[in-house]
Amino acid sequence: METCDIGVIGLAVMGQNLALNIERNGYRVAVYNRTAERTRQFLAEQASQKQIVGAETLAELAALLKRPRRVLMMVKAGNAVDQVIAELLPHLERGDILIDGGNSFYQDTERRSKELEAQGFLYLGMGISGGEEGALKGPSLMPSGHPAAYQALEGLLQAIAAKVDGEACVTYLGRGGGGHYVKMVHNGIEYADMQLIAETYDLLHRGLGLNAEQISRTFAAWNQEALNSYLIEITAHIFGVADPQSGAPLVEKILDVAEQKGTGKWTSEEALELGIPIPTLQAAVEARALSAQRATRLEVARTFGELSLAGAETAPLNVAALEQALYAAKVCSYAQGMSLLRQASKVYGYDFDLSEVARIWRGGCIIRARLLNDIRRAYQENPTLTNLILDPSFRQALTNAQTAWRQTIQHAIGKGIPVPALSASLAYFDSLRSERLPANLIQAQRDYFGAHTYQRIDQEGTFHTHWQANQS
Ligand code: 2AM
Repeated sequence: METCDIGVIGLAVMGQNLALNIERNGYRVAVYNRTAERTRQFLAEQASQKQIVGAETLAELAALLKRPRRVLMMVKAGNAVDQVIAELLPHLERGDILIDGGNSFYQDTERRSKELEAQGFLYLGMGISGGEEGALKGPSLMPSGHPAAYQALEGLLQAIAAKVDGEACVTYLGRGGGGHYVKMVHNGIEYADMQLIAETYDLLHRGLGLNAEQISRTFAAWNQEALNSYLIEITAHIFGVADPQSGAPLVEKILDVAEQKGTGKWTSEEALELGIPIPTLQAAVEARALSAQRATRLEVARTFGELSLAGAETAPLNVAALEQALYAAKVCSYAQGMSLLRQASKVYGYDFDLSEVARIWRGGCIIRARLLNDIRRAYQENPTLTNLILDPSFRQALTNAQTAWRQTIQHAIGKGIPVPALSASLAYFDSLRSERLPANLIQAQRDYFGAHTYQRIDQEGTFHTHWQANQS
């Protein structure tokens, strides 16, 4: 009976495709789903003729597995994971390995790994990116948890992960919830990438008057250069797809209300918690929230009507400038995500190697991009880099792009086209570049009304002023 190398619990598409990926790489897989009908259907269809065995109960699943058992949970994040663990534990023994491959919140993973390790089980939390296709053909894998569990699974994970230049997109991301943390930040960066590309589309369309076919060709051309990435590639493709009903570009028929599942919001909340600025990622989350207020937008649009923009247009725009603006804004957005990881690494003791994080994001996942090769190199050359934009080659790239970037945003403002993420990135860059920010006034105001005290630029110590008494 004990013939299977791993068990997979949860046969929604991600679970099914991972099971197929693992089997294709030479492992025998046992599968289980709460609703047994789904297991039967999977075995009869996608998994027929494969080294995949079904179990109708968790007891059966446990009995099918070689010891120590290895069980990958692919169930809905949240309570379902706790329920599955509780139901499964009576059938496991000390030393067995449990892996959560869902999109769990990292604090849940921290809690579960502590609880399970205390009972003698080995726990791994593993972020998985790449969507359905990635799960089947090779995802980016972000595991963390018990080091012995990682060692026991390393071969399997390397086999099923995406490969870039012969390297598997998987690395050990420390103890506890580090893997799910990295996945959370990956999703925050993904939000920002998508928003930046969407704003760029708006500028190509409303700013420069390009049609869908021209936009498709523009993104396809950009995909040959520094912006080369999965999201730019699929964007070029999307603009080439016609609506079967009307023949018009399908994307133009889609309701402009963006949904979110929460991982982008988690990144925002976490950054606020740690006090790390990620304005581009925040703008992307808020842009989705704004898009969802469609009824209000329609009312405001009706109320204001067309505004006269005479005299407001200050900068001409061209496609090449837009390409540079998108690139520069993207660099700043990745810099923000990396800064958040750097701080979390310190605060939570994850000890992330940021060059490794960049390396495993180069393939399989949604944010895979040529840029990540350069980010990897930057952190290899200087693992303690305070901020990505300080790397000499990124410094040069931003210096080269900044005029085009400013022109782009000036044009957008002049035309009344919202570019919250492109401009948040520029404000981030300009803020970091500012030797002196106006925060001195904020400190004065805080001291004025709340006696919060301040420090001086020319003397050591803490100061408080009776501002009203000192009025001249
Ligand atoms: P189901 O097919 O029985 O609904 C994604 O929703 C996957 O998580 C599905 O395989 C689903 O099983 C599983 N899932 C969701 N909640 C669960 C729970 N409380 N216990 C076990 N599996 C669950």
